[in-house]
Amino acid sequence: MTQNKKVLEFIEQTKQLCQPDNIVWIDGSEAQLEALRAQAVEEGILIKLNQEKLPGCYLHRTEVNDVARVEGRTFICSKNKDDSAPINNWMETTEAMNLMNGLFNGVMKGRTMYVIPYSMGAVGSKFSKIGIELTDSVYVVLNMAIMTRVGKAVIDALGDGDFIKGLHSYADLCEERRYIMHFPEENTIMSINSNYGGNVLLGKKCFALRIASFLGKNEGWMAEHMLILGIENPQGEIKYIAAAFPSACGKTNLAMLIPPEIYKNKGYKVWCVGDDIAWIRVGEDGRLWAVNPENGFFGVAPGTNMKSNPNALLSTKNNTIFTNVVQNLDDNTVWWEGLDKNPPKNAIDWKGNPWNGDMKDADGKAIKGAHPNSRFTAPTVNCPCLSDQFEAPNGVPISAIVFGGRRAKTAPLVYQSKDWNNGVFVGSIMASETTAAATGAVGVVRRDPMAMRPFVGYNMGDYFKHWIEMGDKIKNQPKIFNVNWFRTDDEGNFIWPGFGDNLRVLEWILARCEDKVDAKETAIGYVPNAKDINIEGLDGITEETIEDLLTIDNAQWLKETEGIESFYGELGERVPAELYAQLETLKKNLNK
Ligand code: GTP
Ligand code: SPV
Ligand code: MN
Repeated sequence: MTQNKKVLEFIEQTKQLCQPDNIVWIDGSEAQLEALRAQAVEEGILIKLNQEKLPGCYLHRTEVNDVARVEGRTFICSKNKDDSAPINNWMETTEAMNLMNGLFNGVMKGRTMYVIPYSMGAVGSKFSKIGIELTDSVYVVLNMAIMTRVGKAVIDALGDGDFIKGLHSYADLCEERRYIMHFPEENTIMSINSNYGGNVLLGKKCFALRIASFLGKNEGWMAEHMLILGIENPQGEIKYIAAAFPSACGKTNLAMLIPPEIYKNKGYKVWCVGDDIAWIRVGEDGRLWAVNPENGFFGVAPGTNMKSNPNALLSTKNNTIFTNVVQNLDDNTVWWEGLDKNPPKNAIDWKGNPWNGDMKDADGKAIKGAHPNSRFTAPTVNCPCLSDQFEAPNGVPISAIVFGGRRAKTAPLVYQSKDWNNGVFVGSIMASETTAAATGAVGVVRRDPMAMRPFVGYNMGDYFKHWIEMGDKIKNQPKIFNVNWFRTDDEGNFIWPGFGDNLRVLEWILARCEDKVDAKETAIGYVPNAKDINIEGLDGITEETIEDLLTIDNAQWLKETEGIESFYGELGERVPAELYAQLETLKKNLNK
């Protein structure tokens, strides 16, 4: 399919190493993909769902030990430790290569190796980048074909150019030998012993964030864990926002939000450009321009319903692969917690066991049918509110950058940073409760700068420095904000209704970008006057509720500064002086 020597050499070397029985190029044709789906069904990898209700849809169940990203087994390998550590797991390049070559040795015997040429970004666009993933997993092939642009067109666009090498084998899914290895200095990714999402769909977190963030640092652009959405006002003007929230903290939901009734009636519309990753560059006009390099959504299923996120749900109605959700045996459709209040009575849970929606474990706790990190892989074209700028080669201009996390206390509903460097500080001090998107404890507050803690492909201090240096290059800087949809009351209930109603906060953010509304200056930044958050049509939310959501407890924040200081200390000496200066100012403001 190509004469590109580097591609042919990569395939030949991998063939020698992994010893597959045969090699199949993915050409991207529907005929080939359909044949692979049929093969996957035959082999029990996929279950074909009800084709009348869910045309083109399939279900996959992973192994029970393989349900999320494995941050503890994910490494950024480099020659020098400081170029990756201390936040990343580090292994020296040669040592890591040797380890991986050992593990990959003969691993594909008796299997087929698929060659997936894929493009991150529209094929042939000057900002797009190409990868080649070699894998023995049909599940990976079929998911990559949704999440990225794959096939012959990509190889043609590559010509004799360079690409990111990706090698994956599910091997025997052994957890102790599971490694997700990145070699930014070698443009290489190697992943073994997993067959789940972010661990194995190498275009996504591995390339489009970890490798791309490293490329961006060297080439003067940014790869961020951000959704991109456009808000169209009643006059028909569209303003774009990029927002970084940690995994399972609301990006997909915000990116596709449905405006509340009163906004809809006025003529507001929301357009989705991307739900997880943004590649951002400075345009000739001095503004930031963002593209979504993906071609599909790998969205969290639980909690997705016709009320919370109809656009996401509608995106899954055809040509979608569901992973680790409930199979309803009555009509061969899918279900998950939070889809509706009627769990199927005759079903199979995500582990493959009979399930009826009414089962309790030994402690009397309900047994969940879907894994909390169960997901759908759906093509972006399915999204009813997909932006007509989705494929725009230069992307969309960004008016505001929004950071946000899951904080029961401390962080207010929204605040605005004072300037670019202060905004970088606000991003750098983000903290959020951990979720099921990664293995490990859930609900523990940890620092997650810019929602990139698991995804920066180099030293975190250098990453902060890159953000600060980008500021100097942006003549027309976007304003930077922080939001928190997850503040709780004394009973642990979310106070803010969230979801579509988040538009009320975005409206204030855009008004601030256009200097149309005042704000209160506080120790941490500008906070809305409660009356300026539109609560018309909101049940049970008063101006006092908003006041409450916006309070900043200086004592709590002083405690927070201690956590920030020790986090910066942990990051080591590459944390830029500008950020320490910001921390000092914050402390001074809080002590006033
Ligand atoms: P990744 O795909 O892991 O990067 O996650 P994400 O950031 O796209 O998160 P997603 O939008 O899938 O939301 C994750 C969970 O948060 C789901 O269970 C949602 O129902 C819930 N959620 C999203 N937005 C809100 C909100 O505004 N308020 C509340 N209370 N929950 C929300
Ligand atoms: C995330 O965890 O942020 C995801 C899912 O978007 S995964 O692709 O598994 O990384
Ligand atoms: Mn994500």
